[in-house]
Amino acid sequence: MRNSKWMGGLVVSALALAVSGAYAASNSEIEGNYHAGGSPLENVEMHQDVNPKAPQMTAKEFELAKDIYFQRCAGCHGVLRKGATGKPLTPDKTLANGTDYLKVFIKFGSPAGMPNWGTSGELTDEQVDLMARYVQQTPPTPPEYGIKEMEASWKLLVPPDQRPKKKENNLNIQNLLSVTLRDAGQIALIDGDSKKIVNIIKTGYAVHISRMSASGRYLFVIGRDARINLIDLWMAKPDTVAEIKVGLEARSVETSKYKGYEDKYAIAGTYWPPQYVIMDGDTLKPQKIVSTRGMTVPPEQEYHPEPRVASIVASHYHPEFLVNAKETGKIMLVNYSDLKNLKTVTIDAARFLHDGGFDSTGRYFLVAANASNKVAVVDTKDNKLAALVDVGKTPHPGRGANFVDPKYGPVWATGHLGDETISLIGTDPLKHKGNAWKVVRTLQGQGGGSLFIKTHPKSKNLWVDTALNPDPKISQSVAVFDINNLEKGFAVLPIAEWSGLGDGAKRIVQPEYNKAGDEVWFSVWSAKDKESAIVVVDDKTRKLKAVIRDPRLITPTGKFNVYNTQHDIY
Ligand code: DHE
Repeated sequence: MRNSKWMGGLVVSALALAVSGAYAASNSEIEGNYHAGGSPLENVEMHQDVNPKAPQMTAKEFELAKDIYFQRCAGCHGVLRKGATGKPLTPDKTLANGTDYLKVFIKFGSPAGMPNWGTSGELTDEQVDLMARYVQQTPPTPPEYGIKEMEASWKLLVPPDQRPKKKENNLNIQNLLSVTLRDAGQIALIDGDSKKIVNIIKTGYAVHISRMSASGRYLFVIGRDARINLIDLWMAKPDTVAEIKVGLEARSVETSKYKGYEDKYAIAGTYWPPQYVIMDGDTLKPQKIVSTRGMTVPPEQEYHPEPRVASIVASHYHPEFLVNAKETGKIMLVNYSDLKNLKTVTIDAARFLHDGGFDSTGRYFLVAANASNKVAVVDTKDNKLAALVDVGKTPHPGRGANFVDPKYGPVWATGHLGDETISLIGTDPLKHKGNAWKVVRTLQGQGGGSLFIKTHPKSKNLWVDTALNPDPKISQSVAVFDINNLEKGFAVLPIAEWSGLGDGAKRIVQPEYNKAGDEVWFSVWSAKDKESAIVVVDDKTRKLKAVIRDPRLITPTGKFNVYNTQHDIY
């Protein structure tokens, strides 16, 4: 009995335990419900920011936002969010703004050049909210990226000895255009004669620019994600023969152009990590990586952890690449004749170097130091700074425009993001010494927000876009000056209207000539979910010649005519 009693007691107490346990469970459940239930995130891994004031994010949200940031925002704000073309986004600033303010700013953009990420359809409302919370977190340190990572990404799809021995298509490749389809991560190869798309080639994310080999056979395309495609234009259907990812973020690529070294090497510069890499020109096999970290130009001369590589050009006077480091303002002339014992001339220019191009002789390289409101002029023959020229607010030339001003002689022109002026800089120190390396004429354009300017040796027109101007009338049209009568001012062509497209941003960006120099091509850059187009204007009559519309033309921006790009004609 005793046993049974004992057993019974055991059972009761076990039950009691179970019940109390259960009770306790339901108790904590009740408790939990009472306290308005446990957080829905209680089982979700949260991002732990060192700053307790940073708004909550799950670890997953943080990773997603980090990707979007590196792909879309770092280009202007820097991977460490210290700012450059765009404002700094460090937590001391963004926490003070707060999530609601940041959401509005990200969604609607600003006239100073911050794209309207929300209303243009590039980011959803959820993504806008995500990014507003992300930029209030402490910036994560992005990973470094060395030869191991580069070689792991390198693909030699068609080795040089298996490529065509002669051109296998009947394209007039000198009049082919490589068109950036920015948000599709592709380029369209368009036949300049027929205006037909020859091929759509998958490239890096937010593909940026195309550059040509010295031979005119290979196209080098780089995406913001630092992926490079080497495209062989001799193939029956031109396509990628090699590719590589050279970092997390990039904007520039070039090949060697000096006599005897033509296309021996290719070079790419990255925003992150701040470095450049020299590769074999015919395969993209990475050879030599060099960091750009270092001191800013005088007078500050302070250390900068992230001098992003902006434009790169190849010298025609020496076996050298000219590499522009944005944040330090240093211009490096890198001699590639002996990669193991690399010789570099470093020129102190001005901070925030960006884009630029050669003068008409190909000796002087003029590059915008955009946030310094200057243009630096480098003599690539004497390897010296020829001048620092004060221009308008935030010059943005692309590669600029070369022509002979009826009064001042040979000039190179740039438009500006920050004002409506166009600066013409004298470029002839021999026959027009008094005009050399100074602004000889300032034209009044349609407005600020100009990105690109262009002309052609056979043309009398100077074309100026205002793609980032907040006024649609201005961003959807283009100004054109008569070079023989600059005082007359500009005429406006309603390019977006000519495209016949429906509603949407329809920014008119980047004039580009065909090889003959008698057509000018404009991108009608709509949001990703709207139709875009390319409008072709007859350069002589300034009348509409053709509109290229194709559902595959998603966010077309830069267009690069093979012949003009190969020969630096602009
Ligand atoms: Fe570009 C050239 C950087 C945004 C279209 N752009 C360049 C160059 C640099 C650069 C450093 C010069 C490369 C060279 O010559 O080697 N661009 C940047 C940025 O950092 C910035 C401001 C922000 C970003 O996120 O990348 C930026 N660029 C844009 C755009 O939004 C544009 C308008 C549309 C797009 O396609 O992204 C744009 N950039 C271009 C084009 C060129 C260019 C078309 C080449 C012009 C040329 O004629 O060579």
